[in-house]
Amino acid sequence: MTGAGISAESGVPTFRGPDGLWRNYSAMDLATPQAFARDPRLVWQWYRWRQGIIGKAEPNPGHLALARLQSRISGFTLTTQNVDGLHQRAGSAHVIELHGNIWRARCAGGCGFVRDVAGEPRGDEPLGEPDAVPVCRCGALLRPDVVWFGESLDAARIELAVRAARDCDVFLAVGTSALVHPAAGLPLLAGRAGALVVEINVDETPLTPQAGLVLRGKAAEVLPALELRL
Ligand code: BJW
Ligand code: ZN
Repeated sequence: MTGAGISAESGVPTFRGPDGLWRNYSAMDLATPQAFARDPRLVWQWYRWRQGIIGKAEPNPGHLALARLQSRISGFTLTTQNVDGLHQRAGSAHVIELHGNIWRARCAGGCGFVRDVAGEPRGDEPLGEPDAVPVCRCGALLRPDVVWFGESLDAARIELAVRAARDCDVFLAVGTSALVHPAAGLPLLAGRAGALVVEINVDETPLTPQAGLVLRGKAAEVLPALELRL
């Protein structure tokens, strides 16, 4: 399972930490359904700015190593908390995206409509243009197709991720602060079911004491090195 840290070396900011997104922007003002209800324009500006950054980013050697591992190891499952789509661009297949994808918008009114927004204008600044709020064909607003705090994850996706965690021999927790649930529970589940839990992170996290092996370093360096030893 990966988190924002794997995309850090692609130039995509993480959420927490000294250079994280939450340092300058409040999660509660931007990544909750209440924030969207209060100011959908602000929320779209922020997401389009992030699309601008992600759109210029390329998968790094960490993403590429995971894609190659998938082709070498049968039963390899890749679960990500990231919404940037960089794993797919690196060649990974069947990625379980727990928190959605920034390149899609969906109806906030619940009619089920989903639209690909990858070809639409992106922002250059956090609160800059374009600032229009897209509207669904049913008349309700469209929102980024991501999972905000207080929202449930897609049941089928979390079910697949739970099953993979319970059944695996080795669980790699890569570049995640291991704070956000239910994703943060997956390595614990794997560990309890007998898997070797390997943490790959530049820093300590709440998962560190539970990990069977800690590889301290950048995902873009550790993963290719790990791959060479398999
Ligand atoms: C490197 C590196 C390099 C840097 N190499 N490493 C149980 C207990 C307590 C609370 C809850 C609970 N169950 C649910 C909750 C509430 C809440 C929650 O978990 N809160 C906690 C923060 C306390 N969870 C939810 O609300 C979830 N919904 C839910 O459970 O519904 C049912 C329910 C609701 C309410 C109550 C109870 C049940 C939904 C969570 C949705 C998270 N959404 C976001 C935004 C997605 C859209 C977007 O991108 O805008 O997801 S928040 C943000 O955090 C994003 C990320 O996917 C997620 C995790 O962050 P991640 O990936 O770990 O990044 P960082 O920045 O935190 O860490 C980066 C790490 O990388 C660091 O450790 C660095 O050291 C490291 N690093 N460079 C390797 N080069
Ligand atoms: Zn609709």
